[in-house]
Amino acid sequence: MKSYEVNFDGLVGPTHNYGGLSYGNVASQSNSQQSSNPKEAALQGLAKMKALMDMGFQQGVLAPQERPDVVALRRLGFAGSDAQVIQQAAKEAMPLLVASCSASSMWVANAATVSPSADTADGRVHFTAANLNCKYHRSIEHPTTSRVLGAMFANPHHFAHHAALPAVAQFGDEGAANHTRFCRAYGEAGVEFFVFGRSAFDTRYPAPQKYPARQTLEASQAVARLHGLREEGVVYAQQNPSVIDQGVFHNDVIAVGNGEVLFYHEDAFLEADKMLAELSSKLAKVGGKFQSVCVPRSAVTVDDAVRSYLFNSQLLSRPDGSMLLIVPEECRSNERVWQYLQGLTGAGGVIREVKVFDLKQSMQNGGGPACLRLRVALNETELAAVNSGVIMTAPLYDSLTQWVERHYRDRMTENDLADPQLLLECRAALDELTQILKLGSVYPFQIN
Ligand code: SUG
Repeated sequence: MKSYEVNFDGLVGPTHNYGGLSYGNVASQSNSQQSSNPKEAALQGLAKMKALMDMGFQQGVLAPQERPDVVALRRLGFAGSDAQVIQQAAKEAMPLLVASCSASSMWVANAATVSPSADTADGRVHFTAANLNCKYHRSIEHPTTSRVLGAMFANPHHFAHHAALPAVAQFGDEGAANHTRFCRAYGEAGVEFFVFGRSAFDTRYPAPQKYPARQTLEASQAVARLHGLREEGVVYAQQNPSVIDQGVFHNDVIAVGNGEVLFYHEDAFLEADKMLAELSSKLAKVGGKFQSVCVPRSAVTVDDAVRSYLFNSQLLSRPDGSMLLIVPEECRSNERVWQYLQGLTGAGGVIREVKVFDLKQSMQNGGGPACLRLRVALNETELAAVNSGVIMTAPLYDSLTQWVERHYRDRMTENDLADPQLLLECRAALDELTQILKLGSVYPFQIN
């Protein structure tokens, strides 16, 4: 049976703004309070989806969330009508209003961890929504994420959904941003690679000194258990704490994998040799031949990686078995990174082509091409069971761009977030979107 990796990209929501909310994420911190352009952000994301679809890749779309999150503000004690809740929060606690307005659900690599049916004990595709417990503005995403994923992957014969892990730092889980899967073919059993930043319960593991390690070993192990993965099909590795302290807040800022290939920076992991050997021997047991492409620090520094997002690229398999790297424009403007990429594609190795996309609006909050997509490996039967409304087609691309043009503002500052009219605009837009994507009722304003 045929199998595919389907990339579901997060559609940027109408409140996209630079709130400076993510301590440890250099771009988010350095662009704090700049004015943003939600319309441009959404169109840049859609252009990437369309381009990948046009290249022959399977592409889907994941809906944004209701923002401002009035329900979350009410839980913090703001009361009255929805407009009063927003006005009171703006007057008394602007940082909380800003957090409740974040369009951060666009980075769907953090929406969930997904295990394909070939890896799981019950032969279903498993999803665990990420609790995103490290940052308040992201911790409020998972209830709606779960409803949206449930509406996209509704058939219980093929899809199993798990609630987010307990909402404490010891089970901090950031989803697929710290998870990669290696396999010979998408429909065959593979090796799932979980990368954590610290251990919550075992003091033998080192931890970063400056910035938080968002993913714990215990969270990754819980996800592997929930998904029914075999021990032989799982490898755990620790991120180098010193790269977290240099701004590598998720592993997908310093490594990306696809098929049998891991593309990573020399400084990304602790005990890299042991980890590479384990990946290689476990992949061999399911018939695969592991290959690693290590980028030396002499060619690209960790700082270059963080600024250019070289590793937050999408590594995609082409029909001839070679691979294509989708990188952000910032890679072309970094001389060392661009030179490295020229050498890489010219060297006759597995990565043969680089395509550059302008995703500046998302990049300024620390979200590159790979942050914007959730990978779901599906066989033909499973793909046919996905809600067809969320699979990208030329007509869907047209309706979504027109929808963005109709509803999105082209400038957003803190003052705009305090405007209660914005909530009404967003709800009108999202109500229409759920019809376009055939999602049914998924937002708090639709179900409460
Ligand atoms: O969680 N930025 C996100 C970026 C997530 C990137 N995802 C992956 N690497 N997979 C984060 O730090 C910034 C929001 C703001 O400051 O307005 C933010 O949430």
